[in-house]
Amino acid sequence: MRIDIITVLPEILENPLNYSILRRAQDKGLAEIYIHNLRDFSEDKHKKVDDYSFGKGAGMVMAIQPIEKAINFLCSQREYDEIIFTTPDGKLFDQKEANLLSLKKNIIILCGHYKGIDQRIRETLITKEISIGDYVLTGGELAAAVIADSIVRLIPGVLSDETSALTDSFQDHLLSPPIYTRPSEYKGMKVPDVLLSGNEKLVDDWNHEQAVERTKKLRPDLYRKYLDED
Ligand code: 6GU
Repeated sequence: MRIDIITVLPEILENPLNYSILRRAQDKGLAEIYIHNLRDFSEDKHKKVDDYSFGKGAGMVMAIQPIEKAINFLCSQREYDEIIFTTPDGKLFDQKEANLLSLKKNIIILCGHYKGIDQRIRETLITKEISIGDYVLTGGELAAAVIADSIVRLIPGVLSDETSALTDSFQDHLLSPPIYTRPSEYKGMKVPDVLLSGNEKLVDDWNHEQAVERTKKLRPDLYRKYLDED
């Protein structure tokens, strides 16, 4: 899978996408992530990437010209399945969307900045608008990193069996059960006996029961989805 990210702040994105599982996915050739500086596509003599907004309301808008040029350039090289725009007024991102996007071959993520982009670009060039939560970020870069991370780890072969995405929280609308490591007793608190029993069936049943209980208590909204899908 190939992800092209277009941003006015490439520096923010280089680090978060280059470590751990994301690094390994790229080293193994399972994912390619390219970061493009929007400024490189500006035909303005000062390489401007913003412009004034029409109508009332202060604040700059991302200029149309560099966005159009960047997207057209990428689309002339290969076909893209989605051209995503990160924006706080986009559709809320969730595991279901991550699963869908992980099946795509090529996607573009345009990081929103300033007051956003021209409505006509949204209506013509963008195929999907995504927000990562109900709070405001300075720009779409961190959102793009979140989206890319959640997608890449789902690509077959990226995770080993033990860390398989199938056991992730949210994949079945359940939070993870509590986990424990050594020592078996810490500050007087013991690891539940069942986990030391070596009985795989009992351990699986306990984990499931704990996952259900934690979800019911901590995320009643998710618990309803879990009941609906069962
Ligand atoms: Cl995608 N962008 C910005 N600027 N803020 C956000 C967001 C995106 N998602 C949640 N907050």
